[in-house]
Amino acid sequence: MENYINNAGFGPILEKVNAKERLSFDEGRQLYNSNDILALGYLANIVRKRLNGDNSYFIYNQHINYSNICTNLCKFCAFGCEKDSDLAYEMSVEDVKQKVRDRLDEPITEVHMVGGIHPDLPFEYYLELLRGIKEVRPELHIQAFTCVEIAHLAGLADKSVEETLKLLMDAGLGSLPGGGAEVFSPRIRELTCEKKISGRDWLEISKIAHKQGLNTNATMLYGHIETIEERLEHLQALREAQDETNGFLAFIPLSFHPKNTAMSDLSRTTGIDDLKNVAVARLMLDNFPHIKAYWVMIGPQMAQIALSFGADDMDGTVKEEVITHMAGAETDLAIGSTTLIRLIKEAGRVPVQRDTLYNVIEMHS
Ligand code: V47
Repeated sequence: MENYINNAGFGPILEKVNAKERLSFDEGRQLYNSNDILALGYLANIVRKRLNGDNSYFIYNQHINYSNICTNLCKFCAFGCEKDSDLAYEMSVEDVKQKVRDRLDEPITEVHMVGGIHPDLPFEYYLELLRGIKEVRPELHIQAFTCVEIAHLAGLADKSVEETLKLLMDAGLGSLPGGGAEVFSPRIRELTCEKKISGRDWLEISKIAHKQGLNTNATMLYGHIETIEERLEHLQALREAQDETNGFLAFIPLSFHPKNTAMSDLSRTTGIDDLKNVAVARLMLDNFPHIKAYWVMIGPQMAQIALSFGADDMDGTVKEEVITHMAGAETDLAIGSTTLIRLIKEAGRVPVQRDTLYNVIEMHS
């Protein structure tokens, strides 16, 4: 295989990967520009194996999207809408508690809860959401509110991000999901999500969270109008932030789904680009412990293959996804743990049920 890698022009990168040396921006560009997916996979697999052995993680989780009403109205998003839209909805705290109650007989360990930037729900509503979930199921880990929502909540509370996070943590917040990062490039934000907080602010809020002991995730929405260089700048900015605080748990590449969005003239990403984003992320983000292959966006089969291209996590049961399905995802709304375990085993990995912070709950060896 080493001959193959050398012939593909990746000899110097292989040497660096074996020596645990950090790859440069230009090397990242070389990786992205190659369509030799087997060579990329081989390289990324070295890092995956070094960091995670043969473990491939999954979690029993439940997604709750408390409201789709949003003032940002990003062009790539089919979920957010204005308050007077026919599609608009808003859950009461009781509705959210009921969603959690409905699944009390399932071994769920995490609620993943995000929503739009709502124009008039008060700060107290968000605290009550957290308290309400904990009341119904105290042992659940609540991974909620992207950095974009945190900035909004700090505005509502009229407090600093630190103080806002402290109040949310006291009410039950356990960690932040990785959404809202999109692509940090100001050009992309201007063209696709001009009202959203800047990439710099997103990173700043993540770092503040880390310093307060909250772990967070990071995403990148790829496959629309971003360039390879903008993807690499995004990955480099995440790598630098992680060097500072070491609070990111996982990176999740998100494949753009165009349907029902203001960018619906664009096509879905291809399998090669999906695998490339997993592999390049694994190679560039040498300080991120985990790379997720999010089956909802790339499909369970592609997520299974991604386990040989740098990913070590398939996210989880999800129950039930809304954001990507509004944008035309054809995957199921949820997946059973038996299916996840089978997908992982057939990929030659050891399925490991984890909690949000990657503590092992059960090894299915
Ligand atoms: O923030 C919006 C993106 C994110 C579209 O942290 C779109 O573990 C594709 O962040 N096509 C929500 N993507 C999903 C998310 C996530 C998912 C799974 C795990 C984790 C984690 C985080 O989806 C949004 C936005 O960046 N998004 N519209 C679209 N049309």
